Amino acid sequence: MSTPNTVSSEPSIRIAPSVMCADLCNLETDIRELEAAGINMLHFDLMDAHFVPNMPIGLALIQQLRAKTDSTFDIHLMVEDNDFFVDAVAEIGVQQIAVHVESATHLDRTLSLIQAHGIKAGAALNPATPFSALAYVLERLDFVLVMTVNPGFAGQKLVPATLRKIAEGRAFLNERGVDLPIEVDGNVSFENIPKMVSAGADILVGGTSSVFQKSGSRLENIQQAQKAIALGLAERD
Ligand code: S6P
Ligand code: MG
Repeated sequence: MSTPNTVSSEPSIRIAPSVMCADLCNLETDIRELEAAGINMLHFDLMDAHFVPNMPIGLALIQQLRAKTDSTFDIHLMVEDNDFFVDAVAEIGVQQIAVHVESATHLDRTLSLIQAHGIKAGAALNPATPFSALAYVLERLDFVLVMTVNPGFAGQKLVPATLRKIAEGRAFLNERGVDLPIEVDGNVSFENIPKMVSAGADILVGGTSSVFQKSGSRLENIQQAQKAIALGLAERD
């Protein structure tokens, strides 16, 4: 029997467009265009105007979109009442949820709640929060979301120390024998993607500085992001 050779050793990096940066008046059209370009994961920023001073999208929008697409729904909670929103988005049907360690009063319990719904659980870290904050919840995690800007708004500049943090975070996980995807979020631009990927990022949240950049079509932007990913992969190790 021949050995199957379909398994690639190349790490696969995913692009998750940030829905708050899409054309919210023509969202279905926008999502169809992204999916035609090969996208199968969408990032939703759920904010409550308390943990962060903004509220771009809500539960009803996520619920309506759920009926329109089978893409993976990646929920980024930026809220104070995490457990309320975990239950609400679980009811809608999503695949992964990240909760901020800075807002979670009982982080271990909230991560367990996410997993009890059969959903992947992630911890989100603000730029100033170190990976060591995750030391005692590693067993509960399915991924880590590293904020590379301060949460709340699109269109911000990268916090420079976060590039070093991705690499140091990857080393922190490796030292503990933990192989978790690292998602990066904030100014994931064509220029920053190679540095983020070479540092160890696996999921890239695409916003106004890449997927939704005005100078290109969605397809052109995704193709440009993929070229930037290839550059970053070539620099790994
Ligand atoms: C920010 C939010 C992000 C943004 C994304 C925008 O609080 O969590 O997901 O939508 O960072 O991307 P860009 O390229 O405009 O920074
Ligand atoms: Mg986000």
